[in-house]
Amino acid sequence: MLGLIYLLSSLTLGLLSLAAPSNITPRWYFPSEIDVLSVTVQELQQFLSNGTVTSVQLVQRYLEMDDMRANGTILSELHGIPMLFKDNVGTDMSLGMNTTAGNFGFLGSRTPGDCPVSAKLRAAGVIIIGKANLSELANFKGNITNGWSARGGQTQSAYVVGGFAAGGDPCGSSSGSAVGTSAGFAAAALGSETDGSLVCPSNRAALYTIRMSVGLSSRTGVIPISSTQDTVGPMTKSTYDAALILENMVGFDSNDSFTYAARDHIQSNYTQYALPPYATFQGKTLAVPRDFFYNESISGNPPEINEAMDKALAMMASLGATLVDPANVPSAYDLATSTAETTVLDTDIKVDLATYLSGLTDSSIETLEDLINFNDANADIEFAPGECCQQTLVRAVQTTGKNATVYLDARAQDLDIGRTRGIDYVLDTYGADALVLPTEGYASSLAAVAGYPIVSVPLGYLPSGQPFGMAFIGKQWSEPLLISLMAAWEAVSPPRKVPAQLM
Ligand SMILES: *[C@@H]1O[C@H](CO)[C@@H](O)[C@H](O)[C@H]1NC(C)=O
Ligand SMILES: *[C@@H]1O[C@H](CO)[C@@H](O)[C@H](O)[C@H]1NC(C)=O
Ligand SMILES: *[C@@H]1O[C@H](CO)[C@@H](O)[C@H](O)[C@H]1NC(C)=O
Ligand SMILES: *[C@@H]1O[C@H](CO)[C@@H](O)[C@H](O)[C@H]1NC(C)=O
Ligand SMILES: *[C@@H]1O[C@H](CO)[C@@H](O)[C@H](O)[C@H]1NC(C)=O
Ligand SMILES: *[C@@H]1O[C@H](CO)[C@@H](O)[C@H](O)[C@H]1NC(C)=O
Ligand SMILES: *[C@@H]1O[C@H](CO)[C@@H](O)[C@H](O)[C@H]1NC(C)=O
Ligand SMILES: *[C@@H]1O[C@H](CO)[C@@H](O)[C@H](O)[C@H]1NC(C)=O
Ligand SMILES: *[C@H]1O[C@H](CO)[C@@H](O)[C@H](O)[C@H]1NC(C)=O
Repeated sequence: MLGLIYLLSSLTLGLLSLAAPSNITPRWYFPSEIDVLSVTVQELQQFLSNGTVTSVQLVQRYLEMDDMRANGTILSELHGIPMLFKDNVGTDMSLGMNTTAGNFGFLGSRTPGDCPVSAKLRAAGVIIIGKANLSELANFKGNITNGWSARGGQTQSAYVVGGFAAGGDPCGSSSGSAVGTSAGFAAAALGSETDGSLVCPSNRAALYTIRMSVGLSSRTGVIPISSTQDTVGPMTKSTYDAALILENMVGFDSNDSFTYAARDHIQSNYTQYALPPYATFQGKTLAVPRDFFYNESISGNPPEINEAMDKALAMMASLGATLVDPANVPSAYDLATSTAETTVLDTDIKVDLATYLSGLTDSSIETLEDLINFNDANADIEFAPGECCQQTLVRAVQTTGKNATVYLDARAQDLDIGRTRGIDYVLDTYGADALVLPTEGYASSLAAVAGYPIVSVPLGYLPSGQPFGMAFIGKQWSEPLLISLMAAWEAVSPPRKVPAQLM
């Protein structure tokens, strides 16, 4: 019914993937065509009959993970935990999964191996059980619906009976990561965000997420939109889980120039901030940007969201938070009217995608132009019925690079809106630690153009069953503080609801 995971990896590799840390050598070969997640007894009997696999190999395969644990080898707190990865996060071909961002043009092209984030998580013992559906090309193709890709089809919310057609828009672009986690297909997921793609789908699946400061962890090997704004991040059922995954992702990557700035800000322990004594509202000052961000005629949000926000603000105040309300953002209205972000992303994707593609082998797509031509030549499979075109990609292909005056001006405008007259202004002027606002609306854009962190926590549920979230935005590298706010909220929240139709 929910069809969440369009490429279940062979767990083969999931487990062999534990060989990633160089001190662990696989003791046996296991045939990649057998996927222990999906294979049936009847099929196994055939594989055994024709000699593809032996019974000894099979038994070893099923025991390996627990064996390691029994031997006292626990790679991290993530050891043996199944995760879904958004299908733009590059994984080693030996895992039996393509990396396509939902586009058929990437099918069959070979990644150079695990991207740094994937390698780090596998070294921590994570089992990647599948690549999740997404808004194709992270919603940088054209007029597609949230969670739709040519390879995967339409991702459906697990919470709204009747799915997309009944208003159950899962949001995007990390739609499958969010739905898959909320529907119990995996313990947690990796998604990615350029502007909203972690926080929006997480908020519609009652998940916790951290869109970290750009550069705190590597983006190398992740099919990009923009090196200026992209981040990879965790989507989880608790603050602790999100902090734990983040802790195992962060780090310098000489191939990602944005990670240089993060080097002095990377911490080795993020989970501690999800625990006492950090997880508290006491001593925290929160800025409430009432104007614009809480305005329903601007956000289009239903009234339930502000009602829940007002209750949450009162509760946080009762728990010791100091509220500055209102604490308005001078640049707020520019967020809605400025075209600077579009200019930056259009320019970035042309350059950054070419860099990504240069790392692939056997790829028929080497440039953005190739991708556009592929989509046109394969319109029957690449466009949804009634979908008109790929206007976003076509717009992007006309850009003239990151040295163009129009680009440099746009980037300066984004920093002015996001930082100088945005987040930095409010937090400095009001002496606040973070902004607090509904996740639905323009929250993600303010953080996105600034390159600053934003987190989302479950807040409430609409009559349709669709969840919504509350966001906190902080200064660059303020992840520890934001994690402490997430955990403080989680500690006083009712348990997150699971999708009623799956119970
Ligand atoms: C063995 O049997 C399996 C299951 O029927 C089949 O998929 C596979 O191709 C066979 N392999 C060989 C080498 O015959
Ligand atoms: C566990 O320990 C046994 C006995 O020492 C050893 O044979 C085996 O290889 C170990 N397994 C792993 C996965 O380390
Ligand atoms: C990638 O997709 C191609 C085409 O569908 C398929 O033949 C291949 O087995 C896939 N690669 C991996 C590693 O799964
Ligand atoms: C995008 O798709 C929607 C729904 O399919 C449609 O109403 C709208 O006109 C389309 N917009 C463009 C620019 O094609
Ligand atoms: C950087 O990229 C090059 C080329 O893809 C690769 O050989 C090298 O190992 C990478 N460096 C790191 C630190 O990953
Ligand atoms: C992080 O700090 C917490 C609290 O002190 C501790 O329990 C945990 O073991 C630490 N994690 C790591 C990886 O050191
Ligand atoms: C909300 O925004 C609308 C449209 O910009 C504006 O007319 C209205 O005055 C705003 N409401 C408040 C309370 O600021
Ligand atoms: C952009 O300008 C810088 C400094 O003038 C120069 O070093 C760099 O090569 C230029 N890059 C491109 C892509 O033209
Ligand atoms: C992508 O989305 C839809 C539904 O979730 C589904 O029909 C298709 O199988 C997709 N792949 C996955 C798995 O999500």
